[in-house]
Amino acid sequence: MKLIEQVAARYQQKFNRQPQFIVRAPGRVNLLGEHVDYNAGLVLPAAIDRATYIACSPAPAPHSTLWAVDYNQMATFSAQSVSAKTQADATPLPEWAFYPAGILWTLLQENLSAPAMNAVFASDVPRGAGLSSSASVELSFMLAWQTLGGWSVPPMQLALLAQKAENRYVGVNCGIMDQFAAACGVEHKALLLDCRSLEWKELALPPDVSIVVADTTIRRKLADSEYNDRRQSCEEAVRFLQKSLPHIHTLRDVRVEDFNRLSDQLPVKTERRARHVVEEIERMNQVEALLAAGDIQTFGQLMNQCQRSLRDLYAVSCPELDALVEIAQTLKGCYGARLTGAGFGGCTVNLVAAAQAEAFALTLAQKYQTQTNLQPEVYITHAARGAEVKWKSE
Ligand code: NG1
Repeated sequence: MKLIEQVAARYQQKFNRQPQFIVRAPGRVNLLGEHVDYNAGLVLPAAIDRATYIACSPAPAPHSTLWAVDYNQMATFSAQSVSAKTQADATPLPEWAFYPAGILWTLLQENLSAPAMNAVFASDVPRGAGLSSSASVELSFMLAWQTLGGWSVPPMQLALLAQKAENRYVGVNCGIMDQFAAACGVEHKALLLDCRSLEWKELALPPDVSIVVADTTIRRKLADSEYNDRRQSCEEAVRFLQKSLPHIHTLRDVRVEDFNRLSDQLPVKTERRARHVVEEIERMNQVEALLAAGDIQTFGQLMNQCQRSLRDLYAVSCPELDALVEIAQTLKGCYGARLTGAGFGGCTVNLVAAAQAEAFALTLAQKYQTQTNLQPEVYITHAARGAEVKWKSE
């Protein structure tokens, strides 16, 4: 059964009636521009055809009742209980409920109407795999409350509100990329976002190229502290470099030539990490022209360079990601392969000639399994639409 049918059927089962509407919001891959969103640089994500679906109706105030199909658990909370991160009966919220509760908390802060709801939700975005399952949950609840509340704000604004929920309520200090992609995704297009100005444009991907996602099956551990540690290194690098370059605010403002000239002033680890960011931003400056010219060959080489940099300089890869990428890069039809998202496990993204994509996926899975004894999930995906209402009762 499709996910949309599953949430509808479960809703009927749990609440004894049809939902009023069903919303969906996707996960994403990032094609290039990794660990640069929080350095105010350019990123190139695409929403994918894996998503969170919510079947939803208004409920009598004040309590919202949410069923998480993937956990087979229920949580009940209200505008009153949400700031204490507790349920209606004063027990702590389960961790999965932090995402919807964070959205409610943010909407209340913004004085946007967020009426009580009954909801059933499920997702086929793997968790902790670098595909932004959290942003997909956040944006789907954002859309559900927007629909119930009868207000409307532009998708980028929804993304910023969801990022606030993740930063301030869930407590993950992420950049804007994931929420942006889940809110603004466009079918068959990658999205070039300037994380400083928040201006963005769609870039077409050639129709004869497929996006293949491969999951190491390794789930990241200690990722939040490692992620925050990388952020701190970037900030530290800026403080050092400001002594010679007083005009800079973030690593986005540092040109490669200046960095090379000044890099020996930085502590070794900080220098490596900052170098990844400065060089990745430089790679991103080439992206628009390359895709406009349909030069996937060179674009793929930038992906491969990015992987080496994430592995050797930023140190966010792991042996399983390295193996999956190294195998992919030897296979026929592969233009580029690299880890996607924060790293430390999770998925790789591969750009592959469409005609070879199925054979590529099969061989990649076989070879990875032989080498690691792990059974990866490998699937061909495509750039998909952002958060949307999928169905409404008459
Ligand atoms: P993941 O962990 O893949 O969702 C994280 C951040 C992004 C971005 C990337 C690295 C979260 C929720 N998101 O993505 O903002 O910084 O790492 O480019 O932590």
